[in-house]
Amino acid sequence: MGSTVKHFRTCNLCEAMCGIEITVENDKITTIKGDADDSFSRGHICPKAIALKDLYEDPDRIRTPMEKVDGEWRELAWDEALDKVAARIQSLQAQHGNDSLGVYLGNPNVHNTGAILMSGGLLRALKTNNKFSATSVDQLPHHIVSWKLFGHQLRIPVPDIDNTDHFLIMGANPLASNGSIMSVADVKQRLKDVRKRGKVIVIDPRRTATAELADAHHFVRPGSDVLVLLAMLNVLFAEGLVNTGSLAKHLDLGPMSLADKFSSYTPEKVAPQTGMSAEVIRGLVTDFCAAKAPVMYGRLGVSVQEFGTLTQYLIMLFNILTGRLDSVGGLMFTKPAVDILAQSGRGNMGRFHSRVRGLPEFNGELPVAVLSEEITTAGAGQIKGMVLMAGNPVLSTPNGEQLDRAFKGLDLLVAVDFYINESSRHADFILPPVSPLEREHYDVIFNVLAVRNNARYAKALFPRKANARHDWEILLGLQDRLQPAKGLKDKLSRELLRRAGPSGLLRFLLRQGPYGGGLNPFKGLSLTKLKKSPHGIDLGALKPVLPEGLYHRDRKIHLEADFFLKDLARVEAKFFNQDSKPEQFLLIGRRDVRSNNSWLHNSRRLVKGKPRCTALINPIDAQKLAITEGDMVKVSSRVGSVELAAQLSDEMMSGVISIPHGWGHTLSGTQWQIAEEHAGVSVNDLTDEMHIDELSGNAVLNGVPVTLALIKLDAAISA
Ligand SMILES: Nc1nc2c(c(=O)[nH]1)N[C@H]1C(S)=C(S)[C@@H](COP(=O)(O)OP(=O)(O)OC[C@H]3O[C@@H](n4cnc5c(=O)[nH]c(N)nc54)[C@H](O)[C@@H]3O)O[C@H]1N2
Ligand SMILES: Nc1nc2c(c(=O)[nH]1)N[C@H]1C(S)=C(S)[C@@H](COP(=O)(O)OP(=O)(O)OC[C@H]3O[C@@H](n4cnc5c(=O)[nH]c(N)nc54)[C@H](O)[C@@H]3O)O[C@H]1N2
Ligand code: SF4
Ligand SMILES: [Mo]
Repeated sequence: MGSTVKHFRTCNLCEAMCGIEITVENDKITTIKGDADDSFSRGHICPKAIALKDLYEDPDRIRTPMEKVDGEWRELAWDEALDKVAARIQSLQAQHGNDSLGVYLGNPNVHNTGAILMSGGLLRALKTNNKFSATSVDQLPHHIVSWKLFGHQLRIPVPDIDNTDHFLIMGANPLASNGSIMSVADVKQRLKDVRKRGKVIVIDPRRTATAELADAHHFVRPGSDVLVLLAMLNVLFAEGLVNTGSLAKHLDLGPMSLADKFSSYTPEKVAPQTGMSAEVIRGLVTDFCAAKAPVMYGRLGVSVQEFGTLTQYLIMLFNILTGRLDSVGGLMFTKPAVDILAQSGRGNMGRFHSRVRGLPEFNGELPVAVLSEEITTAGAGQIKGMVLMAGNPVLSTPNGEQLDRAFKGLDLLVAVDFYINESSRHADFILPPVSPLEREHYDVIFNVLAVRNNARYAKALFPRKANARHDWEILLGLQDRLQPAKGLKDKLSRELLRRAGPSGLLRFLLRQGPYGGGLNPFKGLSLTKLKKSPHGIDLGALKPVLPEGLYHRDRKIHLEADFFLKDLARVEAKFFNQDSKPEQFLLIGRRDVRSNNSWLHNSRRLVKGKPRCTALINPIDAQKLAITEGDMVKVSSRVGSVELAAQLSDEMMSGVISIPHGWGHTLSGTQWQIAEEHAGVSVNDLTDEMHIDELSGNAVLNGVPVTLALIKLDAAISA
């Protein structure tokens, strides 16, 4: 007799937290569809959800630990693998010091309940200051702004999309990304609903799908948003539109004291550099101020660029000066059921610096832009070994080609990953965890950033096989070997943690959280209740939380103008220096709904169709260089060049080229079974590790100066 099981869980592939319904017949997944009863996502999914099946079944996925011996992979038993890895780490650190080991944490860690809750012990046991993560190619500016203004790096407010009537979006394309630092499922419908109440306006160098849906779209020259915002603040002060409303009592100083800072940045002054007319910039402010519940939101396109931190600060300041923080329909703080803020560091900066370039740490991590120089520059503290956890920095961080060479020269590389990717191909050891459907799931991080308070737990759909390990088991296994328990108490607490696993921790954290019953096991939200609610529990719309929601001791918002506005010196030098010449082309990124950073490309159904790794160019720019649709072009920057097909579209602003990241699966020794035409090139072979947002150290991956040339066929043949 066959059996059919229906399993409900959250898709963990992106930030949207869609509820899914998986049907399993005789241990085979037959369908994955949106869970119509899910309290958060209302049945929405995107094409990537189905890839959870492909990922689970993929014969290329690694299921056994592996060691590379004389260039050949050989399988190991778990204990042997963990023993060997720990011994190699210990001998490396004994010989060259603790900092000779580097660690890189990739994006999937934040989508992984066990890894996020249980990696702290190992990270401490590794005793190195050379910690890196995808944060510094992504959202580091947001953490710094929240740490400075609100007192906690994770206290990041999100747009109240369900209640705003005027949504001003800068540098985000939620129709492709499904939202970021705004966990929001079914974003297309939600944006349509905003339009019914009012307006959606998009500022982006590309007329994206989100811009197509909006009421208005304005091109902006990449990296110049900072000027648009300075001018918007100028107008706000000049026209007497500053109105902090009930926020005034929560500010550490009167906002009018800031007026001078913006007085020189008139819309007329910045118009030429931004590509936006003074009239449009003024209109952005007056329309915003005329709306009932407006909000301004900026994401990756404005975070991962030359003035990312200042730009995010000015967006926050604009929302504050118009009274739109902590206000219904504005930027709102969440109240997640697991209060991870209480469990994590509030933030710190500059306690130590990177050895070679002297960039400051933030929250114990160094900017990943310095990683390759830390590996290749000889001297005390040089990185000689790396542990990669769920990451692929060769494809995802600047000057990937250089990092690839650096990784090749390491004495030791260990990857915790279930694929051999462009980074882990240099590994000596691969420790593969189970795939997402083989583990329990609760979104610890994305509920902190969700547009509705919400909680959902799912147990593993398939039990992990006896010879498989969870990420957290791998991490605890390494920790135990590197730093054996000291004394009975330590031994007991580690054993307790291991037995509890992520669900044991969740049980505790939910009870301690703002909806839990504390010491009363019968009251409030609990893991038991969540287990009985497979479609999740809606905990309501976002509500104002100030001043309790602030983490500074004085319970005030610190405006910190001096810290952020000191970067105006760099703005002046860049945009208003008589000698600076405008670049011919600026490079930006692009996301596609059927792709996810550098992975999931082993799923045929996601990759098939027209190759998507193209250089998107405005037709007028193309014409000047005699480039036609499909021609091979060469795009070059200070650090390298790539050759790929041109795609022409007037959705691109003139002078801007867009290439998606995460492609370039052409290196030998990787495992993606991808057809050559779909392999693409890595845009991060063009991005420059020396080009950073200096306030934070975050990489600049948008607004990279490049040159463009047609590859002439006869030249290609004779070469
Ligand atoms: N030019 C350019 N570069 C970019 C960006 C851009 O917009 N433009 N975006 C940046 C951003 S926002 C990000 S977040 C980074 C992402 O960059 P990274 O975090 O470095 O890389 P990913 O592509 O997410 O690679 C994830 C790896 O983790 C593995 N993996 C997946 N799930 C798990 C798991 O549960 N456990 C373990 N152990 N491994 C797992 C996958 O097999 C894959 O090899 O890229 C950045 N790079
Ligand atoms: N399908 C899919 N979904 C994803 C991912 C994925 O790889 N694929 N990655 C996930 C991750 S890790 C993240 S962090 C999020 C990111 O999610 P989003 O922040 O929505 O990122 P993007 O879709 O890259 O949109 C960035 C937009 O900024 C624009 N832009 C580039 N430069 C500038 C500039 O200088 N100024 C302005 N104003 N705009 C600019 C780009 O044209 C682009 O439309 O997406 C997540 N979701
Ligand atoms: S939008 Fe797609 S990838 Fe993201 S959670 Fe929903 S189904 Fe998963
Ligand atoms: Mo990201």
